[in-house]
Amino acid sequence: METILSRDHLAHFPAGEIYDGKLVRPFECPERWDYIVDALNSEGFLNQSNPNDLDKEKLLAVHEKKYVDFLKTCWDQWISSGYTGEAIPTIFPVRGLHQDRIPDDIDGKLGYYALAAETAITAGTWQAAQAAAAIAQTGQQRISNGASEIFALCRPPGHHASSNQFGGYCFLNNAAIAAQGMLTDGATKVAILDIDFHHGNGTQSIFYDRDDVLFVSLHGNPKDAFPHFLGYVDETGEGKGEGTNLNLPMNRGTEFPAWVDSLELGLKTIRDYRPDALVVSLGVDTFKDDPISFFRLTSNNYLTIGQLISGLKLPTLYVMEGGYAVEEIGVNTVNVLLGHINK
Ligand code: SP5
Ligand code: ZN
Repeated sequence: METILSRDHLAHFPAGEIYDGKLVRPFECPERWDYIVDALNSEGFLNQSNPNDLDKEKLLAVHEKKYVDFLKTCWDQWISSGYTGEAIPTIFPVRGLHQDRIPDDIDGKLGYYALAAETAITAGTWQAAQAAAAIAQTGQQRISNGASEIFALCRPPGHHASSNQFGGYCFLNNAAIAAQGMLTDGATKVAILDIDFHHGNGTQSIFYDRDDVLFVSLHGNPKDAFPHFLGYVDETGEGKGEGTNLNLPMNRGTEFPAWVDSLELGLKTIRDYRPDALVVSLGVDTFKDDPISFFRLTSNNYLTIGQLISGLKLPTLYVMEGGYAVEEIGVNTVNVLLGHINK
């Protein structure tokens, strides 16, 4: 299996995340990438390539131009406003406030385009976010040209980013850009299977009213887990998209047998949908020792997950999302890929 990757992720390394009422070192950190690459190398995944340049037109098929322009210019405006720290939103268009006015001031703009406050924008964020999107897009192009499986080692992750909001460590929705690219490049229907611990609210919202993308997500029940305000079972799609969104939330302490029951249901739904290709939002924050999550999967379980996904016999693009037990992230991620190719 070929991996698409880039060192440009290093440009995004915020010093602070709001957690526990403090600014802590972000859970989503650059060395996550190193552990994954080390595990790829030691398991013989030596076919590793850099991405092609990002196709801007395809980016704009998923994200609003105004939002992309905000990401591009946010840091400069932050600095020219006299700030010296990292750009973190502090005011949001919540209930009772205007939803549709975009302020000029950077504090107002940040809140308008944010869905959460833990994620900082820094000098290199836009460069890294673009590189991650290019990685997913290059993986997509390989699949569209006939590859059967590709690993897109994206960092920063993407599945919380909507067409016009960042947060949950995500800026551009890498998986959505890939799925949309598959459709543009010839697929009729694409399925996205999101197995990150957190609900992929951004991906869901991007495709919610469409029937050409099926979104299936396994995640911590949002009544107890980030992103809290989306990811419930009664969200089944709307309009043409009714019936093409499946949320499978699970409760605190969920272990592999129950998790796999949800996976089997998700896989059956994907089979019945008969997509031309599959995008997997691959997070390994379902691991038992993940510092911010509450499932109990073990390293061996990830081999089984890859095996079960490969049973769909679909061209498959794995897109890296979360996973914060940093020392185990490499083994857990590469176990999914190993399970997939060993069948
Ligand atoms: C891509 C991805 O995995 N993003 C996750 C972003 C989660 N950020 C907010 C974390 C809030 C954690 N609260 C955990 C409580 C543990 N006691
Ligand atoms: Zn996650």
